[in-house]
Amino acid sequence: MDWQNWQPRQLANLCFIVKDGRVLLIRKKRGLGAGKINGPGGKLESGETAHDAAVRETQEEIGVTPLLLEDRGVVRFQFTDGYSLHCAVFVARDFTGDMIETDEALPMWFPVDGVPFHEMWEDDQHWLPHVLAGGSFQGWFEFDGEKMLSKRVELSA
Ligand code: 6U4
Repeated sequence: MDWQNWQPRQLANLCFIVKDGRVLLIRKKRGLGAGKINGPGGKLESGETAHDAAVRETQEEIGVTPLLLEDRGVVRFQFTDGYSLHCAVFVARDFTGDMIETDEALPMWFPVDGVPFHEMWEDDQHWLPHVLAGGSFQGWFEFDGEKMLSKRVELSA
């Protein structure tokens, strides 16, 4: 895989709200990874920053507005069918608004040391614990559908 000349087909984001020792995740109901547990997030609209899209997608998916987003890195996904995704990862320490279930997602709190990795994308276990512990990272993953074929992760403080 030639990551040096890699160009993502799609820009997206993930937003992990972390408060009082818990992380707010979703059961995703449709789109890529439907049925899996993940952070809220989605694709950027034209002209939108990753930050603004993370706030908007979280509002659309579960009704709450994340506050004070911290930029924690980028995860890159290359799928064997040609699809590719550049995904900015944010942590928010607080939020406003009332949490709701929508037709896109069911919100769920988990203890930061009890994240259900067996129900998540296979790459998450390689970077999300570090992010939830306050760190940053860069990640590069190849997938064939839902199967991870290769991984590279660089963790930083
Ligand atoms: P919109 O913009 O509402 O269409 P959504 O339908 O959620 O967004 P979609 O289905 O293309 O977009 O999925 C993009 C989302 O999937 C991003 O938030 C990142 C997430 N995602 C995709 N592959 C992932 C992977 N291997 N590991 C991971 N998240 C992944 O943690």
